[in-house]
Amino acid sequence: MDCIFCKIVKGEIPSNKIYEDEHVMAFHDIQPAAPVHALIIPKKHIATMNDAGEEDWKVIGDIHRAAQHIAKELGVAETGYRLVNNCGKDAGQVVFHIHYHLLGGKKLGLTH
Ligand code: IU
Repeated sequence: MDCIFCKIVKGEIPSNKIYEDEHVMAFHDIQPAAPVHALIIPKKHIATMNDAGEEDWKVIGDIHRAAQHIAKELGVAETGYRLVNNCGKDAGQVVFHIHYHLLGGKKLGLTH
């Protein structure tokens, strides 16, 4: 499977890892859009939110649990942060493996 995030999960491509558990991984975005910009992904390849099936809602919940933990670790739990999933081209999704952006560390604008 030629998916860059699957390769990151397998360790074939290095990443600046923040968090990992059985089903979820998080790493720093290579092009941060905010002082804190983490990406949280399921280890399972799911291309977009449209492709998530009944069996995938648990890992989507696990991602939110990881986000709560990571926000604390990265010091933005109190100041605030945004958790964003881009689904499809109009949202600007460029990597087709579900990921949630955790953004914080500054006052965020409405769109980014
Ligand atoms: P998007 O929601 O698909 O637009 O976000 C993809 C993000 O993945 C974007 O912020 C990239 O900077 C980031 N990214 C990365 O962190 N490491 C990579 O190897 C690649 C993209 I390709």
